[in-house]
Amino acid sequence: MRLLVTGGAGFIGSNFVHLTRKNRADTEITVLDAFTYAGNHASLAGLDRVRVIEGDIADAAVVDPLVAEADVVVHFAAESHNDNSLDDPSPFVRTNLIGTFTLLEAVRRHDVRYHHISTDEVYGDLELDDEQRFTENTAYNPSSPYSSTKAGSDLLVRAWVRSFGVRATLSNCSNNYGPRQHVEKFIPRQITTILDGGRPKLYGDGLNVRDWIHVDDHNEAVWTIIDRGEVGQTYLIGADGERSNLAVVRDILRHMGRAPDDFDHVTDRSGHDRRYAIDSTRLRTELGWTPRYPDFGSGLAATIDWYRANEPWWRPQKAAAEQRYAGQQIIASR
Ligand code: NAD
Ligand code: TDX
Repeated sequence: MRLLVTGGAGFIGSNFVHLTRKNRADTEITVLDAFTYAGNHASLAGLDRVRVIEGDIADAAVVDPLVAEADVVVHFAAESHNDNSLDDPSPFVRTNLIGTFTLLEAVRRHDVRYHHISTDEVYGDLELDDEQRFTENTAYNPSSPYSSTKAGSDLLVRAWVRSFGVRATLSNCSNNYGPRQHVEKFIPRQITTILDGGRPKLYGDGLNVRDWIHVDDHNEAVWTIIDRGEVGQTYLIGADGERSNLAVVRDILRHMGRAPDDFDHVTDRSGHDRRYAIDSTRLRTELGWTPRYPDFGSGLAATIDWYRANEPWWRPQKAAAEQRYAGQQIIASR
């Protein structure tokens, strides 16, 4: 199988490439990545037989020939950080909407199987005491420039399936954690701040809930959908990992030998979604997927160990990420 992986130098995409190289020796892998601030050559280091192309998914001249020679396109590339989208939405519109449109036109032209990676954030948020979790039938209700452009990209895919018969599947996953996640994101930011002797930064009251899943469980689910998913169908991916941000910060502090209250409350994110929670029944019952890393505590400990052992990977990004936060005035004290 010849695979084209967009965004394969980012967090989830690079883990997908590592997993695929390990488990599927017969795949030919091409990564297409623009190497924005979030793309990292070091995330693909040590891998055999991976062709890496530096290019923009919104550039049809780059995309078209690469799609033409692929059997399957797995589309991870995106602007992915909510806080950045509040600061400047424009790259989110270009990459998430125009980039997805450009890929869809190419897979339509060449009749190539396409899998679209999306997020639970397209559904908006839940109250802390809502009994229902998100399902494939939940109405779209995105909150931020990031989640609205992801929602728009999902709707493009659905329309290209129905209007043009494009052979696409979609997945909407909850918050991922694991190795090679950019230090701007919640868990790596806190781990690396503590390694630098600082204090974690918790937005608002810290009671917002995220539904954590190990990145390898997400990527195994993506393979399950590529192998056995029904064209035109959406699958929600989640591992029953709901936890408040406050609880996660305390877990990190405990694993790293620090006192439970050794963190700062900082100004809340504008429009901050309260809670995400995924019901992944369809994926489990129809396609037989189950998570292999359901224990968040041990997954988090392994992730902390990874950041301890891989400072050369994250160090070059750390100061710039914190400078972006300072510019966005997110780290001001309440
Ligand atoms: P990331 O920011 O770590 O990686 C994104 C990658 O896309 C980077 O390598 C970047 O260089 C590349 N990229 C950005 N713009 C590009 C462009 N115009 N052309 C080509 N490449 C470009 O993101 P991530 O956390 O790995 O997320 C990957 C996908 O998974 C995204 O579609 C995101 O919406 C989705 N997702 C993420 C999570 C999560 O918890 N991180 C959860 C659910 C879904
Ligand atoms: O320093 C911080 N302090 C803090 O309290 C940061 C960076 C975040 N937070 C909070 C905000 C969120 O409630 O932690 C939670 C997680 O924040 P992020 O890591 O920014 O993730 P989130 O906004 O939930 O979105 C993530 O999951 C869904 C990914 O970044 C998206 O790409 C994905 O679609």
